[in-house]
Amino acid sequence: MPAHMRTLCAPRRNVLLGMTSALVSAGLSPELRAGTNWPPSGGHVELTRERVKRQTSIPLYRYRVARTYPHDRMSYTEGLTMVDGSIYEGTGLYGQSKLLQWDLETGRVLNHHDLDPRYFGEGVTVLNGAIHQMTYIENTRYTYDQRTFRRTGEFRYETQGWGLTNDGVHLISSNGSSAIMFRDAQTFDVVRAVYVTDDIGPVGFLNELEYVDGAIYANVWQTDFIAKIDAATGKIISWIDLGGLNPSPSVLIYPFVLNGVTVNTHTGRLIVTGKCWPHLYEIDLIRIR
Ligand SMILES: [Ca+2]
Repeated sequence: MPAHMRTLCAPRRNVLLGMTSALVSAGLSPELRAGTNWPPSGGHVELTRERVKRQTSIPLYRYRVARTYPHDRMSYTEGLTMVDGSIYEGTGLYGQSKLLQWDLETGRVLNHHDLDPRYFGEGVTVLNGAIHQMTYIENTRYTYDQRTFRRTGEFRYETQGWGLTNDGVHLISSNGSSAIMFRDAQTFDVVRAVYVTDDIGPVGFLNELEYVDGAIYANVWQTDFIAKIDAATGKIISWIDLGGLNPSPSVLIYPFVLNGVTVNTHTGRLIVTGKCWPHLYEIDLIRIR
């Protein structure tokens, strides 16, 4: 990777201006957010800490860090999943997007694929020996052979691409709104959708996803919260408050937000991280409400 690209993702104050420019060009400017094409279908409501606190009927969890693992600070995490003992990670930003397979314990990279610099990588999931990777606003999904990392397909779809997971049958995607789409694993056609709600109304900005036993964990973009969602109804079952987990909150400020949730298949615990954060965190959940 050229030196100037490495520094673009280095989460230091003096490079944040460059990062912000990259994100504006990626379509995250306030002007575009306010435009008629944003957010995508499904609507959105910004989530606040006060809103979560008011919903006393929905269980609330905090966390205790059980383990930490190394994470590449050049990885602007957009997709994260653990399969067969390996972490599969998709990263974003133009000119830096990649697909990685690496060993959880050591961080050693086992497979690596760079995306075309014109594509901003997003969610990643692994189903039946194939890795699927979406892109942000390029309307393109790639497939790869899980074992060899050889690209096996390139497909078009209509929506923005954010998070991606699967339930063993369908691919499940988010697009920045409150909608979660269940898609045919071959055609990517939407076969059904759920609209995620808490006790107040729609919850939007759903980002990275992980399906586990009938529930979907979803990072809510630009917040410390992960929503646990009933995959059948879209109803939020519980909130996970990861406030305080950011290891360097004065440096890892927006856009280096919490993003990335999966399950350690050996221990059953959640693993979470953030964009360009130096660690993955394996956590125990502690119910406080
Ligand atoms: Ca995930």
